[in-house]
Amino acid sequence: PFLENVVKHENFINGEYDTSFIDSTPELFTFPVQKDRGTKMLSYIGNVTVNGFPGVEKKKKPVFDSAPIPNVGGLPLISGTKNILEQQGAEGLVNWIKDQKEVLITDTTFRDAHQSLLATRIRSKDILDIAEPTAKLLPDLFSMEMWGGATFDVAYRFLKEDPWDRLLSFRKKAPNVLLQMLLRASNAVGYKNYPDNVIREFVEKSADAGIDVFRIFDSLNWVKGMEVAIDAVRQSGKIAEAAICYTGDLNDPSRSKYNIEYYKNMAMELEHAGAHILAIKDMAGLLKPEAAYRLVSELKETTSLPIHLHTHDTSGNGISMYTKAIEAGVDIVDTAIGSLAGLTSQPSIQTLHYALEGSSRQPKLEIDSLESLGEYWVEVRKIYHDFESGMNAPHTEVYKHEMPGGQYSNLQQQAKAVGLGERWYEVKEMYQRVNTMFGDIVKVTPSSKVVGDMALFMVQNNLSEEDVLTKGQTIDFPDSVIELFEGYLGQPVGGFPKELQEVILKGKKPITVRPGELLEDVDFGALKEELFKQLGRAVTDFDVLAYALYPKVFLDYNKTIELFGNVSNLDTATFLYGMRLGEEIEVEIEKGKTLIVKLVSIGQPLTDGTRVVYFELNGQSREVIIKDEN
Ligand code: 3PY
Ligand code: ZN
Repeated sequence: PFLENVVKHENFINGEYDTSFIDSTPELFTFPVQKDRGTKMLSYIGNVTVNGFPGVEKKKKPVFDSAPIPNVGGLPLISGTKNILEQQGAEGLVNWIKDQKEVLITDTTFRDAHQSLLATRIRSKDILDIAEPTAKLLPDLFSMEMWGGATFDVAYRFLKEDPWDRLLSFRKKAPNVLLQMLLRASNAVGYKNYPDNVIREFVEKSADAGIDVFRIFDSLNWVKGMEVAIDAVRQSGKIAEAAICYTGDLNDPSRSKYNIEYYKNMAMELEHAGAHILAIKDMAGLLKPEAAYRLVSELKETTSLPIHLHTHDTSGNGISMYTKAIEAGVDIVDTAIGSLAGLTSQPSIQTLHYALEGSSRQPKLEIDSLESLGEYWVEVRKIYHDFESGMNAPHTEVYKHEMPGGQYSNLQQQAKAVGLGERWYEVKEMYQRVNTMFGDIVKVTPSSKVVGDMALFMVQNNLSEEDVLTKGQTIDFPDSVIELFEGYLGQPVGGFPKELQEVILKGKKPITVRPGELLEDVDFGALKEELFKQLGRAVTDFDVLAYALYPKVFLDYNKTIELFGNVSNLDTATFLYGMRLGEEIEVEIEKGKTLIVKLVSIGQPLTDGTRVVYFELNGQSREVIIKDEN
C-alpha cells in the first residue's frame, strides 16, 4: 500500500520525486486498508455519540476509573485441571475430583454472574483483559464457566461481536484450567429444539474451539431430551456434566411431585445416560440449607458420580446452603468473584472462603488473589451500570414465584415494554399461578420464558385461570405457549394438564416423541454455500453454525460489521457512550497497531436528518456523516 500511495502521489506523477517529500507528506502513511477500518470505526463512534446505545441512558459519557489489571507478568502459569484432562482423559479427571479433600470451585464470573446481574452484557474485551491474570492467580479452580447460556446470542445481537472469537481467545489466555459452558440440551444455546445433527455439530465445534466441560440440562428435566447432547459430548472426549434442575422444595410434602425420590431417580437415569459428573442446577436459588444437606447426602448414596452444585444467591441463603452441601460431601460448587456475586448471581467466592475458615474443605484459592481480581470487576461493573436490574437487597419472594436468577430482570423489562411496569407485582403473582396451571413444571430457559409469556399475556388481557379454561377456545395464546403444549420443548414431569392442553391446542395433536426425531437434519454444505452467497465473503464452520442457530440475528450482526467493522477493540465506555467533545482515545485495532481518535465537533442536524461528526484520526481531520435518529 505504501508504494501504491507513492506512485499515485501528485508530486511523484509530476516528476518531482525527490525522496524528501516522503518525510514531509504524512498522508503517504495512511494506508487504504487502515483508512477503511478507521472510517468504519469513526462511523460507529459518531453514531453511538449522536444516537446512544440501546438500553443505556443517553447522556454525556461519564468518566470511569480504569479497572486495575493485576500484574502477573512475572508469575508462572501453573498446570491445572485442563492438564489433568489432557493427560488422564475424562475418567481420570473424574477420579481426580473424587480424590480431592477440599471443595472444588467453578468460577462463573465470565458467564452466569453477568448474565444474571447485567443482562449478559459484559463484552469480550473486559473478559479477555482479565482472563490470563485469572488463570495465573487461580490455577486451582475446577473450571471457569465462560460460555453458553445467553452469552452466545447476546454477543451477536447486542455486543456486535463473535462469541467464537471470545472462546478461541480465552482458551489461549487460560490454557491450564477447564473451560465450561452451559448447554440447553436439544435447545443448544437457543430457545427451541434443533435437529440432532445441529446439536452434534455444535458440541463438536465448541469442543474444538476450547470447551472442556458441558453442563447439559433440559428445561423440563426430560432426560430423553438430553441424550443426544450427552452422547455428542462423550464422543468429543470432553466432560459431560448432566444437570438435574431443582425446583419446589423437597422437604415440603405439599410439593410431592419433586420429592427426594424424584431427584434420585433422575440422577440414576443421568448416570445411565453417560454423565461423567452430576450437576444440581438450582437456577432460581430455591434449595434451602437442610434440603441441600439431604439432597447431596442421598444423591451420594444413589450414584457414584461427583456432584457439582449450582445456585443463585437471590434469597441471601446461598452461603449457608453451600456450607450444608459441603458438609454433606458435595464435590464442586459454583461461585463468582465477590464484586459480581450475590443477589441473582452466584454466592461470592471470598465469602465462602471465610465461611469455611477452620474447615478441612476450605477451597484451595488464595484470598489475596481473589480480592485483587475483585478490584478489577468492581470498576468494570460500573461501566455497565445501566444494565443493573435494580434489585439491591436479598429477595426472599423467589421462594414463592420461583423465577430463575436470569429471568427476573428480563421479565421486568418485558413487562415495562408492554406497559405493565406499574403492574409488575401482579405479573409475579401470575407467574406463580401459571406454574400451577401448567401442572407445576420445571422453569428454566426456555420453559421459564413460556411461563413468563403466559403470565404477561394474562395480566395484559385481564384473564383469570377460569377465563382461560372457559373462554380459551376464542383466545389466541402466545406462540411459545402453543409450542410448549404441542410438545416441542419436550415432555414435563407427569405430562401436561389435559383440559388446559385441549383449550390451548384447539384440536391440534400434540407430539410425545423427541422433537429431534421429527426435525430433518440440516445440510451444512448447502447452508455454507447459501451463507457465502449472502455475505459475499469466505465463511467459517463457526459462521455456518451460528447461522443455523440464529439466521436473522447472524445476518443482522454481519450487516453491522460491514458498516462499522470490528468494534470489539473499543473500550467499553466508548462502545456504550461514544466520546466527549475534545476527548482523545487510543484504540489498538490489532497487536501493535494503535489508532488515536479525537472527537473535534458535532455538526448541527441537516435537513436530510444527518449530521457531520468531525474527528481527528492519527492527527488527520476526518468527517463522518451520521443519521440522527433522535
Ligand atoms: C440459561 O439457560 O442461560 C440459564 O442460565 C439457565 O439457568
Ligand atoms: Zn444459573
